[in-house]
Amino acid sequence: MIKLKEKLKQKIQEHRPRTERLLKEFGNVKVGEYTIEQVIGGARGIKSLVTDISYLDPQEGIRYRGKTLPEVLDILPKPAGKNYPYVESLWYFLLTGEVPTQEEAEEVVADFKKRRRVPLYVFDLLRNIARDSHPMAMFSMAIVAMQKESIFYEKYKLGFDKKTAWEPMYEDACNLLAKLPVIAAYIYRMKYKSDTHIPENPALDFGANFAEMIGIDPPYDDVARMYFIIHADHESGNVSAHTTHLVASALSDAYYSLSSMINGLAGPLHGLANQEVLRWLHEVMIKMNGIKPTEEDMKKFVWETLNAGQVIPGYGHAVLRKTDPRYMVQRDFCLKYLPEDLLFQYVETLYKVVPEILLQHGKVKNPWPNVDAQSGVVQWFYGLREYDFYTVLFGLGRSIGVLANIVWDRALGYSIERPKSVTTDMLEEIAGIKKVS
Ligand code: CMX
Repeated sequence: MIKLKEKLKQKIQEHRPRTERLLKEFGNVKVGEYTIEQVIGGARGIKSLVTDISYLDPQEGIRYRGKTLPEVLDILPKPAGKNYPYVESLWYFLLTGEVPTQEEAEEVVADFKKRRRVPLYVFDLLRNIARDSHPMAMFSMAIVAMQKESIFYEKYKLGFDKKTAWEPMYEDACNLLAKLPVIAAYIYRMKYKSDTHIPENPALDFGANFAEMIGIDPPYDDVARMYFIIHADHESGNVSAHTTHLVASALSDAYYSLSSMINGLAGPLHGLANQEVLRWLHEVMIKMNGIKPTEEDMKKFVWETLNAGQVIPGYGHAVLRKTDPRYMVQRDFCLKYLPEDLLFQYVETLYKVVPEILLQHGKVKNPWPNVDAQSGVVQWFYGLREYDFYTVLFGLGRSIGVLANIVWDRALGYSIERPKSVTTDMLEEIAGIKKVS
C-alpha cells in the first residue's frame, strides 16, 4: 500500500467519529432557513452539502484544505526545475489535507504511471463516434465506456460493506484519473491533428505527459499543471461537483459519476464558458480587424451582447462576489509571460470595462470575472487554439477534486441524495396567496 493510501486510511478513521457524533447527538440542530426565491432559484445558498476538501468564500474565493491557490501552488512538491507542482501532489493534498513530501508525491507519480494504460476498446469507441462530435461528448463516452473496469462495482456485487467501500472507490478514482490525460490527448490529436498520435512517455508526470501527448513543448507542461490544479475543486454545490456527488450517492461507481460530471460541465453557464469567451473574443477581433480595441470600442461590443439578451461569458458567479482568484492566478501568469499578447490585451480591456457595465445593466449579483474569462488566453498563446477543446481541459482538472470528494463520500457513508420537491400550489400556500383545498 503506498503512503498516500495508508495516510488516507488513518485520516478516515480519525474523521469518522466527528460525522457520527454530529449525526447522533446534534442531528436535529438547525443549519439555516431558506426562502421561496432559493427554492425556485436553483437552491442558491442552501447549505445542504458537506465537504472538507475545499471551501468557497464569496469575497476571498476558493481555498483547498484551508489554503489559498497561491499558497497551494507554492507549498506542493514540484518536478525538478519546474515552476508548478505535480498534479499528483495535489491529489495527495486534497485526499489527506497534508502536504506530501517530495518522496510521497513522487510515489503517487510512480503509482499513477502504473495505472495509465487505457483499454484499446476506448480508442475503438472514440474512432467510431462522429468526428464532428463535441470533444466533451467524446470524453464523457470514453469514461463511461470503461465502467466495466470498476473495482467498486465488482466488490459491490460480492456484498456492500459501508466501512470499506472507500477503498475500491479510491482504486477506481486513481485508475480513472491516471488515464484521463491519455484519453483527452487522444481525442485532441484525433480531432484536430489529422489523427496523428504521440505515445505516452513513461518518464513523465501527469501534466508533462499530457503536454507531450498533445504535442506542445515545455513550458506548456507547467501551464498544464497550473491549469489542472487551479480548476480542481470549487466546493460541492457547483454543477460538476454536485453531479458527481449526486450520482455517486446512489452507489454508482466513479466511472458513471465522472461521466455525468463531464456532461454537466459541458453547459455554457458552467465549464463551456471558457470556450464561449474565446468565441466571443474572436468575433470582436474580426469586427476590429485584429486591432486592439479602445475601451470605448469594447464597451460598445459588451452592450451589443447584453442588448441582444446574451450573457457576457466569463463574468458573474453564483457564489463569488469578487474577482475570482483563479482569474488572478492566470492574469499574473499572463502579466509575467505574455504581457504584450494581443488576446491578453483584449481580456485586460474587458476587465476594465465589463464590471461597470454589468453594474449599470443592473441584473448581475457579481460583475467580476470568473476563471473562464482568462483561461483561454493562456492556452491560445501556447498553441492550443482549438477552443472547443478547452472545456475538456477544465474537465481534466475538475476530475481531481470531484474524485477526491467521492472517495470521502464513501468513507463517511454519506446518504443517497433526495431533496424534497413541492408544487407551485404549495408554494403559493406557503406564501399566503392561495389556499390548497
Ligand atoms: N452577463 C449578463 N448577464 C448576466 C451575467 C453575465 N455575465 N451573469 C449573470 N447575469 C444575469 C443572469 O442571467 C440573471 O438574469 P435573469 O434574472 O434575467 O435570469 C441575473 O444576471 C442574475 O444572475 P446572478 O444571480 O448574478 O447569477 P446566477 O447565480 O444566476 O448565475 C452564472 C451565475 C455564472 C451562471 C452567470 O453569472 C452567468 O451566466 N455568467 C456567464 C457564463 C459564465 O461565465 N459561466 C462560468 C461560471 C464559472 C464556471 O462555473 O465555470
